[in-house]
Amino acid sequence: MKLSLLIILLVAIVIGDVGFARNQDAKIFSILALTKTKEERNQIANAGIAIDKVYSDSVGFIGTEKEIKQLKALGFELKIADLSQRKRDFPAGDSSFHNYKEVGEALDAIVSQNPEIAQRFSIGKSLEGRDLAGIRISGSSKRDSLPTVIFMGCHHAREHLSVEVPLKIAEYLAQNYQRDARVKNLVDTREILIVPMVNPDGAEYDINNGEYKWWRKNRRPNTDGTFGVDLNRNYGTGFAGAGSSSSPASDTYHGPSAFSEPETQAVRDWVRGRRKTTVLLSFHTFSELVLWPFGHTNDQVPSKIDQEVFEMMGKKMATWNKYTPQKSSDLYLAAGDTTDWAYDELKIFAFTFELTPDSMFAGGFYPGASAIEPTFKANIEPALYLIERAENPYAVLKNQQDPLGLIP
Ligand code: 0X9
Ligand code: ZN
Repeated sequence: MKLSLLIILLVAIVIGDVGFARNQDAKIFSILALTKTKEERNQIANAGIAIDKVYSDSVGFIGTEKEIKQLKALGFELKIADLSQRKRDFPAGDSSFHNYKEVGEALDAIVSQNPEIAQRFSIGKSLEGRDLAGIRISGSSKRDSLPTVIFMGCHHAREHLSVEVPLKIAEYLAQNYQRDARVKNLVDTREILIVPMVNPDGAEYDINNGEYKWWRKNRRPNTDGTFGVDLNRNYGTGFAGAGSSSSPASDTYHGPSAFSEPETQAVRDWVRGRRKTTVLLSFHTFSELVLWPFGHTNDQVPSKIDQEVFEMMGKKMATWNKYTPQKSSDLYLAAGDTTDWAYDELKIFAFTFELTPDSMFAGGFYPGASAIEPTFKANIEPALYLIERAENPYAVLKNQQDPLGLIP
């Protein structure tokens, strides 16, 4: 794909409309680094850069002068657009997105309208003391005994659409319980647990003063005066490995130790306790991808059968949302993410979806409120499929490979 600087600047003006104050005052740029190979992509990820989009001839990311200098020193050719002057507000311009308070209100509304199948829960508190709120949807009062599905959103602050989709899934299940026999059957025979905003401190910071700040991490004050740990580099599997940074200023800073952050500790302890969980989906944006473990290594997961289940489920879901299905490490190596840990420690079939849009040039992290409904619609069938498959993910293989019923 050939992209001239002019196009980048034009698109930045169209989609940009953003105001930055990352690490308080640094100017923010939309940067394309020309790359041809996965090795080059990994080199960039290993430089502590959070790659937002992989193109055939380049990778896109958001950075400051620091990252520009760093990549120039490594010999990469860059195309750069200054986004610092753009402004866009939230919630005024994008008022249908939910901020932290509105997420709580939306969960309360679902519960009050559907008390027989919906309850609120909390998995803990964020670093700044916000509630890490969840909603349980189930027709059964039995806890931790039915096949359990977990949906999470917003590990990354600026990925606001990743809050909306799990919230809408909760609303859809609640609203269709009485009207749709398939939904009723699923809700009656599963526990569906949804935590739409894992990183509320970061999400609130990103929209503070009505200006998007392209913030990714949580709001941990680091010892060197910078802020934030990348929660999707802070889980235990492969911690501090490839594609994560030991530099606190980096967007992919993994933190001082595995699970150093209250948000990842809360997810870890809560998921560990949900012993019937078989499938998990962590929503991110953007790029339109269906990803599965491992992402911290090019190695396949140790079980060939599990690898096939991941591939079959991932590819099946991609037939509905039309996203690109792939093993996470084929994108770029990144250690310490939610799904590698959930599979590695708990053998949960854990997926990452990178939601709409497919590129920085179609809105990137800020695609506008008009993206919410179509993105939800594209992903409701994959979500229902995961809920269905939760009873026995291995059943996806049965017809193909297990005529004798040997697969558990
Ligand atoms: O880098 C991430 O954490 C995810 N992408 S995002 O743009 N939302 O930040 C992708 C995680 C997928 N995992 C690996 N590639 N390991
Ligand atoms: Zn993300």
